[in-house]
Amino acid sequence: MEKSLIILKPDAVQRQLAGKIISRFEEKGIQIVGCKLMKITMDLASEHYAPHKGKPFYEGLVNYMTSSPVIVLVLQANGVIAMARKLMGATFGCDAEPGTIRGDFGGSKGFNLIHGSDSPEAAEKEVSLFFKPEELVDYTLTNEHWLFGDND
Ligand code: IDP
Ligand code: MG
Repeated sequence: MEKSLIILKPDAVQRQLAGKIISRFEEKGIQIVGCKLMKITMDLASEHYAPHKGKPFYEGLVNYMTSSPVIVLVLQANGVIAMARKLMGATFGCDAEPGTIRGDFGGSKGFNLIHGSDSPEAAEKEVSLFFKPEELVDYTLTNEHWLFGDND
């Protein structure tokens, strides 16, 4: 099943919004299969944000991401990559729609609370960058049928 790497960024942890943000995914019925609190090293931040290297905001971005602990999650569901991106909203809170995580919890042009993988290729790379295979837990949600089943 599809997986997505989510990072609750330093501002989400410092502003003590982690529970509220994780609830958005839980309420949607998305399954958590990996979760940890960690500090991102400069090496890890550089690798994770390699596609943005050379952009004007790159240095500020890696400094932000290494400045304070983050909570990293692996979410699992059919279509979870697109679903999580919709729940997150536009890149910055000032542009994001109300009802989205970024739209409801922030208005900054630099700190935007959350990262979510943007493609299956990125998700695969990012999950393996942050988690060892044995850190992901394989289990069944008992209400899976009601959450994502159809009525055939
Ligand atoms: P996304 O997180 O919505 O996918 P991307 O364009 O992939 O947005 O950018 C990755 C991250 O880089 C953003 O989440 C944000 O933290 C940072 N970023 C992007 N554009 C800017 C900018 O113009 N100024 C400052 N930071 C930026
Ligand atoms: Mg992106």
